[in-house]
Amino acid sequence: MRICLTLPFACDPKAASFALPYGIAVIAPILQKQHPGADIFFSTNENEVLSADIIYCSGMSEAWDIVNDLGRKAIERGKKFVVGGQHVTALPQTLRYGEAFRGPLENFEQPWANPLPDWSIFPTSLHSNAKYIVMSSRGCPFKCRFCSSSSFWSGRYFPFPTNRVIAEIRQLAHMGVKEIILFDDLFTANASRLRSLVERIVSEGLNYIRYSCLVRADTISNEVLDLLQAMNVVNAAFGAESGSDIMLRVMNKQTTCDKNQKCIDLLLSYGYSPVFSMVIGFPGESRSTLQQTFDFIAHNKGKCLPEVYPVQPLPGTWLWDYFTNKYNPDLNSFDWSSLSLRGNTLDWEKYHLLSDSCTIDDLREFMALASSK
Ligand code: B12
Ligand code: SF4
Repeated sequence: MRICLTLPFACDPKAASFALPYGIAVIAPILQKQHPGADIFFSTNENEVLSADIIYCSGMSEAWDIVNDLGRKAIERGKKFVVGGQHVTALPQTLRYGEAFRGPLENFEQPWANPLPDWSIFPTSLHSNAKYIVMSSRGCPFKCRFCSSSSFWSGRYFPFPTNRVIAEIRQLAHMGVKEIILFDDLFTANASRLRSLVERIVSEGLNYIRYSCLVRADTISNEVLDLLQAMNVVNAAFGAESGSDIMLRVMNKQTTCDKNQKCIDLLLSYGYSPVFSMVIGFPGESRSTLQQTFDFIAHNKGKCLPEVYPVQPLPGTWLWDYFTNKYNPDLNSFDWSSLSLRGNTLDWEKYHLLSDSCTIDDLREFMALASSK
């Protein structure tokens, strides 16, 4: 039996930030256990995908029309088509063909108790320029209103045992990998857990690897930064989200602009050039809150790497419910590409304005100004 794992869209090795799809590497050995003896392969080439007996597809919201199109072709050819991921977990009714798999594939109580990722699922050509991801936990204890993490993991946070994390890092070290992205929703959630992990990374000599990670402003302290430096974290990114405390409250971010600025200053004092992301267009956004966000970016100009995204209501979030109440969209004819998160190439004609206090032109103008900064 031939089983294909696929992820529309894109696996573009030419992209600067190209990271091999970690989720596929995690899913592959779990499926191998469920289908002993099957030939399991990864492909994004449609003909190759459709040549398999079973197609396991991971689908993002903005690629949902592509997922449904692939599903139609698979079913027409008599193939089994199964789709998983955050979109179908939140909105299984939007899958037109095949079967929806909802939630994590691992045991929900012990998401770390599955085999190590299978990186050999990817052809050699994809490895040459790739970055590699490790996750040392799943879920997040916070509930930001634009994020689906808490609904996907039922509001729970699962730190993985140190042994498991070290095994994943060691696996990549044996492959000669020298750069790892720790893509936990919140890598620095717990300082004592971080300390045990860092102690092991250092004692096992795995701190020659360059790490990048995501943090939250209120989890950054001298103690945490000393640990990040000891393990050789060279890049740290966090969601500052807005330069307006009012907007941060509406987003339920549970942090403040002052804390965000302190986090940036502390990261700078340790020699980092922090990446911070901002979302604009949340309900309640106005020209005045946009100006505050602009000022925040301008204040940190040259020292940091700000990224700005027009907010999108992703399924499984508070914002999705807000959006559906506001616009009552017909999900049977919904254009899913309208949920694109690519700020610079966004099709504004399709954009769903969520704030009554600003216009799409205000947001466009902001994006143009921010990208010229
Ligand atoms: C790392 C990451 C990235 C990285 C790397 C992606 C990569 N190549 O691996 C980068 C930065 C490149 C990226 C890009 C994008 N990402 Co991203 N990313 C993530 C992140 C943080 C982790 C994904 C991951 O590896 N998780 C670990 C794996 C093991 O878990 P998983 O993917 O959820 O899969 C589990 C289950 O869902 C299930 N499952 C998943 N698929 C399938 C399929 C089948 C058949 C079955 C049975 C089960 C199953 O089993 C898995 C194990 O339990 C998630 C947020 C998160 N914490 O999950 C966002 C997330 C997946 N990304 C998201 C988005 C939107 C994007 C972009 C579209 C953004 C953009 N426009 O640039 C692109 C698309 C990239 C692409 N071509 O696929 C959204 C998707 C939301 C949605 N509703 O679709 C998420 C959920 C973040 C968010 N809440 O906004 N991303
Ligand atoms: S945005 Fe970050 S801090 Fe907020 S709920 Fe999502 S993962 Fe957690």
